[in-house]
Amino acid sequence: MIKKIIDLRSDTVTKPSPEMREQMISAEVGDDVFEEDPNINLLQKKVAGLLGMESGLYVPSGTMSNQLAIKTHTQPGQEIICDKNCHIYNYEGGGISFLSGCQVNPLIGENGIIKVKEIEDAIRPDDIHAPPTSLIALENTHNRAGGRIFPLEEIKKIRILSIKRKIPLHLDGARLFNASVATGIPISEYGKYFDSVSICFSKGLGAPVGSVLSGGKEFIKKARHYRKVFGGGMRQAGILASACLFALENNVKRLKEDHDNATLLAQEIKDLSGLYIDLKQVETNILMIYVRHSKYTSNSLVEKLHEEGVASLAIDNQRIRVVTHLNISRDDIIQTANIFKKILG
Ligand code: TLP
Repeated sequence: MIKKIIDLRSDTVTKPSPEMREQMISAEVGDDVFEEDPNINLLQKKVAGLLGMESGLYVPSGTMSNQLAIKTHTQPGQEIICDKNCHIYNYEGGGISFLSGCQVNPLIGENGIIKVKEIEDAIRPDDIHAPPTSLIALENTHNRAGGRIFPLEEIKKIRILSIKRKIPLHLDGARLFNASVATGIPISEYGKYFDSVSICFSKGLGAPVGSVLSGGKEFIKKARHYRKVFGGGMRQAGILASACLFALENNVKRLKEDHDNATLLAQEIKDLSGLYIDLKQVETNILMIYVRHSKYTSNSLVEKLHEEGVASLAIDNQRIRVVTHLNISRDDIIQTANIFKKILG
């Protein structure tokens, strides 16, 4: 018998439900390069509308969405301010330099949070020696910081600075719905403070493919051109967008279950010897577990967990990441906790 693996490596591993597939099968489609796909047009309108923005653009991935935003906001030789641990800097294959010819001024944030004062200090002077600062990018929730929520009060201060210095502000909101469900702050409130926002549907929301980049009309027009240049102009992709529309209707509120499951697992295993978890840091669906064991490193513990039926990821030499999602039940979490106890108890 094949052993069932409880897959906690990422919320990207979710599989479309039978109901989602039903909606996809019957989706009406058109050629999206001609802007004629009804489901894509509807999704773009809905997401931009939720954020209070003028336009949206459906793209294949969160990476493309962020990189299109960067390309559209900047010119080669310019500089981007972001947190040192953010996704655009660590996990997008060097796209910032490769695709936009920009360099990064990475700030050492606290749990992914960079403060307005540090950002202000990092903005380059108007001097021929300096690369012009052309974009500030934030991430909410913050992946490498363990699903941390970027405080709205700090975002508001950063927005005032971005307007004053005429530097656009981009949000990698791959998991913005997680932040919204956890805080009760509507997506529209977050949307007020950014020039562009990227939201993913193939993470906790459970759709198989796609992200939407939102912003002003002219910004999205330009981004649409770059999407074609990047090879992201899709044709009858409404079959995929319809899954995102299904996710918007059905999979947002339930994100709370994922947050509860992450907290439950943290509570169950936090006292095991050789592990360190700060419960206060578990705000959404990502749990970072520090491994300080005499027998296991993060890598060897990941291997051992896999042998016992739990898939997780070693993020670095000290930390394991587990991510809860819509294909993980409370029972799976109890079973995972028991496996940790069996290995380390
Ligand atoms: N994150 C993935 C990996 O790339 C690390 C994961 O398993 O968490 N922004 C954020 C904050 C993300 O976490 C991700 C994906 C993306 C952008 C990129 O999305 P995709 O994978 O659709 O390109």
